[in-house]
Amino acid sequence: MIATTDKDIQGLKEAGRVMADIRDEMIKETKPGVKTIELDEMAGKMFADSGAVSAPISTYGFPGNTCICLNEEVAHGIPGERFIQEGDLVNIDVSGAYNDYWVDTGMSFVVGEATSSQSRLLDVTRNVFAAGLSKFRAGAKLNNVGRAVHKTAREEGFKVIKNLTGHGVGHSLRDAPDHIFNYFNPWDRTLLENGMVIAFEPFVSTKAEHIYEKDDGWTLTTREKSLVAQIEHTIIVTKDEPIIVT
Ligand code: M1C
Ligand code: CO
Ligand code: CO
Repeated sequence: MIATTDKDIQGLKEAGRVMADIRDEMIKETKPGVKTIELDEMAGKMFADSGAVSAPISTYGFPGNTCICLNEEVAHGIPGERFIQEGDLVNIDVSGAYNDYWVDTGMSFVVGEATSSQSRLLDVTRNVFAAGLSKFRAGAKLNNVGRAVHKTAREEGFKVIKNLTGHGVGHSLRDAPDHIFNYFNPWDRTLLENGMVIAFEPFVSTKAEHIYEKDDGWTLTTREKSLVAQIEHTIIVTKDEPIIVT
């Protein structure tokens, strides 16, 4: 989506606030002894109370309002009977529509005290996100983003997941541009436009560079048992710094 009118920018900000509130409330309640399904039910209630729609359900028929990943799970984790434990690396991803504006946000974090390798992964993921974010500017090449993402991860001794990407968002969960790669793709000639709405979600990994889908048909995981972290925000590209709506 290209959002240049005040109405669209306001609409995206409002949708962003709704999804960010659900994300933050879920993170707050992620405590040892809680089941992931309980977090998702809480999210379902928040979606309903605010009049918002879950993207996983409405767009994909996913078995959950949100995606919740524990440890070895990378993305599209199905909320269920698993109990949260102290020290778990968790990813919560909330996406959906409010007043027909679609936004997407996600966050990895550790429950309680992180090990040094967990906290290093999270620090590097924050740096990678910031490095990529700084490349979003109207008129610039989109593939500069992936270059900065990969370079920053590599310099810190980390990998990126090459078969997961960010995506355009706004009028639907997956909107143009189709893919924001986590590495430099010389074939991608896309230019960033003023008002482009993007779900930027770099995945940083300790070892693996590729994910595969589990037999449940949804959960994405690695074969190398890597630790993987993601930060996702919906942003609006401008001539200056992007607007983060989530
Ligand atoms: C797989 C790259 C990762 N909000 C989710 C997403 C996933 N991205 O786009 O951030 C999609 C949820 C659909 C079940
Ligand atoms: Co997401
Ligand atoms: Co996304």
